[in-house]
Amino acid sequence: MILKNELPEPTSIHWHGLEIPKEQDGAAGHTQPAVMPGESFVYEFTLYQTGTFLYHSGFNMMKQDHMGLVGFVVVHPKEYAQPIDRDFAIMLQEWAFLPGNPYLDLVTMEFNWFTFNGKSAPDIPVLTVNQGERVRIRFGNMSMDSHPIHVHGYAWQVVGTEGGPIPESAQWPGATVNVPPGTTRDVEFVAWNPGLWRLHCHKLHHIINAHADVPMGIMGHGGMFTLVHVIPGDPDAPWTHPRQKEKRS
Ligand SMILES: [Cu+2]
Repeated sequence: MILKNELPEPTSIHWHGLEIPKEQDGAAGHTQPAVMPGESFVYEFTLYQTGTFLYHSGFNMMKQDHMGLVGFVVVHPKEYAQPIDRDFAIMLQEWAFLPGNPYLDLVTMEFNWFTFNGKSAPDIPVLTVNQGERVRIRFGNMSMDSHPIHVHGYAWQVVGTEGGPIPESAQWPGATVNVPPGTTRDVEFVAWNPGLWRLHCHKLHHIINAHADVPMGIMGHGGMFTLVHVIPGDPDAPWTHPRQKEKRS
């Protein structure tokens, strides 16, 4: 991985969850020295882990991380025990645009703008899947608050963190997964239930950007809010829960 610093100030990359030599981890100059403007650094390491990891700037973090220098590192295993049909990754971020300040405020904790992958509703793409597909959603949180992400119509399994996959016996079911700052959470479910289902942060301030007085439309709130669209295989089939089918057979 080559980091070419085109910023007017030093930077580096700090990795979450990856077990690598300290020379390859940029953490505010304590390990790898910062990469100066115009310079490059080649990060080189062998990964034995799989899962959903994060990276962010390790230098002047209040500014660089809060302006968006963050991302995912997804390491796939050679083979998944249960193959995934749809694999989504959603970065949770929050921003402060305060009255009287035309610029992003980088030091306040008064966040008033909340995004999935840098976009807020109604501009967040809908997650479209076909009925019966196995879906994974990877959430990463590079903000200063936790975000309890809630889905409608489903109970999912939490199958991974920024430390890698959770052993099957320790996975837990839920319809809301709390994603604390600096972590990732992977959830999986089989999309058996057709329809348009909401997927949103359950801190209600986080689905009403700038506390705007927006009418509650299906995507009208702003903030961390989108939909999972499960396209029915047979639109005329009666609604059936998979467990009801199991009972009948
Ligand atoms: Cu939130």
